Amino acid sequence: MKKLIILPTYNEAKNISKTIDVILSLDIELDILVVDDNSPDGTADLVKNNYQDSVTVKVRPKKDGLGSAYVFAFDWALENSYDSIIQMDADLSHDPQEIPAMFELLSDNDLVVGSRYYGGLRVINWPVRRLYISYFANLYARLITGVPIKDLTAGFKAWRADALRTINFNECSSQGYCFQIETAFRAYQKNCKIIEHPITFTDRTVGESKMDRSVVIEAILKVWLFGFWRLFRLKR
Ligand SMILES: Nc1nc2c(ncn2[C@@H]2O[C@H](COP(=O)(O)OP(=O)(O)O)[C@@H](O)[C@H]2O)c(=O)[nH]1
Ligand SMILES: [Mg+2]
Repeated sequence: MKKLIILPTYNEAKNISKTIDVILSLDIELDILVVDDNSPDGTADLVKNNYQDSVTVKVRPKKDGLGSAYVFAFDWALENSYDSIIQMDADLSHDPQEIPAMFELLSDNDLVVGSRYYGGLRVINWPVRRLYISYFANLYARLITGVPIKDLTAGFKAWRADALRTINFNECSSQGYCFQIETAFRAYQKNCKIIEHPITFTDRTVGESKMDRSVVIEAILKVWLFGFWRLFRLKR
């Protein structure tokens, strides 16, 4: 079974090495793909210079959103015959130590969601206000889309290649948090077997978030489109 970890990056020079080091230290055979959007801070060159034998780096010409970085990466993963694919942030918010358990769970699931809100709330370093917003945004998305996942905006996910193939991810045009909701929604619509795996999310201590108001507005509005698809049983 070929395993791949996808790390999308934009200005993660201060986080990427530690992220890669921890992943490489796991006792598990896997490949790593970094999809960088020509970060001005030199993230791509840093990875190319220090990990030329162990990490594949793809550089896109300019910042084009997290969703399109993942569409590019999923295409690459399928073209290169990976069976199990993990997507995760490159800012140490997602603990690489969860990777073995998530791959393990893929043996009898199509999608494993690394979930902050399954069986409690596990977020470190967020102001209470941000936790409330994220938690209630997830509740809102869950009620409208009908997808019974506590953490629909989760960015730490393990996919079986077959599940990725069935969800037509190339048609996803969402960019930020909404991309995560849309892929989970599509997987649920296609009857993928989905499990939530509890994780603790630690907000980045270095660098800045790339999510702005526009991705929040995108998510708030676009979930109604998914609700519409649900209502009229439109399979995507
Ligand atoms: N390639 C690429 N990566 C991105 C883009 N936007 C965010 N990322 C990466 O996606 C991950 C999550 O983004 P982040 O800003 O930490 O989101 P937050 O945790 O919700 O604040 C990080 O690894 C970012 O570097 C983008 O436009 N292109
Ligand atoms: Mg982050």
